[in-house]
Amino acid sequence: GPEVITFGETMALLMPSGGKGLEYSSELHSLFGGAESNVAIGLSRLGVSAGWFGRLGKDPLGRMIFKKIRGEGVDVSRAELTTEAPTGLMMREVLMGKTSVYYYRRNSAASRMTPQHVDEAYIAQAKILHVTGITPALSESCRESAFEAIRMARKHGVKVSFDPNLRLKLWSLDEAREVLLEMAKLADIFLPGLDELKLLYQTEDWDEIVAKLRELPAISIVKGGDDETYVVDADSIQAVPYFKANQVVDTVGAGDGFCAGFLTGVVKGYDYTEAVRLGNLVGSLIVQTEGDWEGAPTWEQVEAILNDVKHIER
Ligand code: KDG
Repeated sequence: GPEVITFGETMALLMPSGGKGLEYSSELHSLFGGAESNVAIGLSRLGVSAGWFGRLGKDPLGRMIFKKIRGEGVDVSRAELTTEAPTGLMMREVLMGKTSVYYYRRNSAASRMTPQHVDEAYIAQAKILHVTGITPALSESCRESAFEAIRMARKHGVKVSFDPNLRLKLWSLDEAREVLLEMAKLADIFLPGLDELKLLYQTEDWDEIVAKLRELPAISIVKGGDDETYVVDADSIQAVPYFKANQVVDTVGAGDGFCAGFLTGVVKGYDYTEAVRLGNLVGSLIVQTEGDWEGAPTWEQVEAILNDVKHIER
């Protein structure tokens, strides 16, 4: 079975091209995304065996998503297409440099995941279970499923990786704080963004944030610094500089790309700062293409960049 397993909602994604907003665009690009499947695809591209599960509608968008995730080499043997409810949908636009996401996902097939859909034997054989804070925001049964999956992983000695992915369009900050801070306590690897930490811990003060992180049993990897990612453990803070992106086209998915690169490093037995360097590289590549995951590099591409291999044009 897969070395890294993740699960959650993956949705169809519609976005205009050419800088127009959704309101005035007559053509939309049809893509798909979901934080967890973005990570799974990123891992698979890098040569790590990854599994994703979740529920999709048995409808054209659900089939499109299912086939594309499978086409990326991700194990989808535990994913399900159901007639119970439709595949979720999101739309995205970038206007005046600001990205906005609109969700059409309430009561979607994915939101009807229950703990019964979580396969213990499947999780038990993995090295890492990657969970995000989007799943518990989707419904009560999704929340139970997320905690159940974490419980199973811990029971079988599978490392729990947790990205809070705070989505304030899905739930209130108060609700989110309670659940996400609870999940953080159960993780081995905590992968928050700096902005998220400010909201979760209700402080702008870095020293206070670090003190809070050190109360957790997990190693914390803090994304989204101005120029660097931080590795925070009990007695040190290490800053790992970003790679420069040549052009920024679509920033959504950068965090998931980071997680894919970082977890690849962890699976390969890198130390945390080396794994973060790989995460930073993947994140910087993801933002250079439209969509959440399309820009994810293969392992060969990563090696070529890190070893400065000369590109032969023709
Ligand atoms: O991290 C990117 C995700 O936010 C995007 O793919 C959509 O999963 C998504 C969500 O729920 O926002």
